[in-house]
Amino acid sequence: MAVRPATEKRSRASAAPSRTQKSGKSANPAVNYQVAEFDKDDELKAYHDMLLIRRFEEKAGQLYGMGLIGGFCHLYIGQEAVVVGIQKALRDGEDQVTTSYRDHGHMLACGMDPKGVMAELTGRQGGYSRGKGGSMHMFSREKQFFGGHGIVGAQVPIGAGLAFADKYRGTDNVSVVYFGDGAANQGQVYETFNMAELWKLPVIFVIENNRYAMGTSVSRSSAQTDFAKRGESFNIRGEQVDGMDVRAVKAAADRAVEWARSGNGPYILEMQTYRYRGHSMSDPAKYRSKDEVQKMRDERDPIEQVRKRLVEKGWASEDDLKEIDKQVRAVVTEAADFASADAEPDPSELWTDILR
Ligand SMILES: Cc1ncc(C[n+]2csc(CCOP(=O)(O)OP(=O)(O)O)c2C)c(N)n1
Ligand SMILES: [Mg+2]
Repeated sequence: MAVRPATEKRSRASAAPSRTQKSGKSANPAVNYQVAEFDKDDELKAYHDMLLIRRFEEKAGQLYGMGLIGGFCHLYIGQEAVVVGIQKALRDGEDQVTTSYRDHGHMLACGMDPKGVMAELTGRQGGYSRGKGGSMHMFSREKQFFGGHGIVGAQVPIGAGLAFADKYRGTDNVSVVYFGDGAANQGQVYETFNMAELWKLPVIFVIENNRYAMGTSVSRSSAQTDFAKRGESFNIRGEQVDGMDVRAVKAAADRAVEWARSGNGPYILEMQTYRYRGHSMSDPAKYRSKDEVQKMRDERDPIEQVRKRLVEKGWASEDDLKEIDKQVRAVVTEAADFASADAEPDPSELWTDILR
C-alpha cells in the first residue's frame, strides 16, 4: 500500500485548529495530510468498519435513553476514522490496545463481538466482563484489548507496561495506547514518556484531540495545544494527523508502527478529530454551538468522505452502500436484542472475579 500526498484542498472546517497548521518551529511537522493509497477493498472495509461503530453507538444511545444502560456511557461518534485507520496498521490479536472510557469503537475495531460489548453495556451475563464491568471496563485477551479505563490517563502507564512486556519477552509486538487531549495534561503521562523513551519501549501514544475535555476546550485547558510536541523534551517523535481521514490515519500509523516495531522506541500521534455527541449521555453540550458540530458533520465526516470516494470512483453504487448499511444494522440489532434478552448475572457472582 503506497503513500502519496493528498491533493484535495482542505476546507477551513478541518478538525485542526488553524494555528497548529502554521507552526513551523518544531522538528515535528504541522498537520500531516499525507494519505495511504486505498484500493477498492480498503475503502469498502473502512466504510463497513466505521459504519459498524457509528450504528452501534447510535443504538447504545437509544438503549441508554430507554433506561437499559446504567451508569456512564461515552459515545465515539465522529471519531471513527482514528481507530479504524490505526487498527489497519496493527497485527490483530498480537499488538495490544488500551484506551479510556470512550472505548466501544476501539473494541469493535479490534474485532470484539458486538453482542458481547452491547451485553456488557446492559449489564448482562453474556457481556465481556460478565455484566459486572459496564461501558468503561471491558477486556479481551483474545483480541489483546486491555480496557476500558475510567480514570483519566490511567491507561497510559498500562500501555507502556504492555510494551515493556513485549520487549522483555523478545516479541516484536507493539502496544497502542489511546488517550484524550484532557488526559494529555496528566502527570503520569510524562512519567510514562520518560521511561518509554529511556527503555525504547515499542509503544505508540495516540492522543485523540477531539478539542474538548468534558466541557472544556483545549485552548482553555492546555498551555501547549500542539499535542504532537508533548514528547519533545523526552526526544519522542510526534506528528499531527488529520484524524477525520482514515487514509491519513493509516499512513501515520504505518510510520509509527514501523518505528516502534523496529526497536526505535515510542512514537506520538496526535489525531485531530471531533466528537459529535456530548462528553457522556448526560452532557447537553452547551459549551459549543450547534453550528460548530453541524459544520464538522457536513464538511469533515469520516464516513461520508469514504462514501463519496467510493461513489465517485465507481467502486460502489448507492444500492451497494445501502446494502452494507442494512447488513451493519442487522448485526447491531442482533446485538441489541441479545443485550436486552440475556439474563443479568446471578447474585452469587458478586463474589467472583474480585481481588480479596
Ligand atoms: C483522574 C481523573 N480526573 C478527572 C476525571 C473526570 N473526567 C472524566 S473524563 C474527563 C475529560 C477527559 O477528556 P479527554 O482526555 O479529552 O477525553 P475525551 O473525553 O475527550 O475522549 C474528566 C476530567 C476522571 N475520570 N479521572
Ligand atoms: Mg477530548
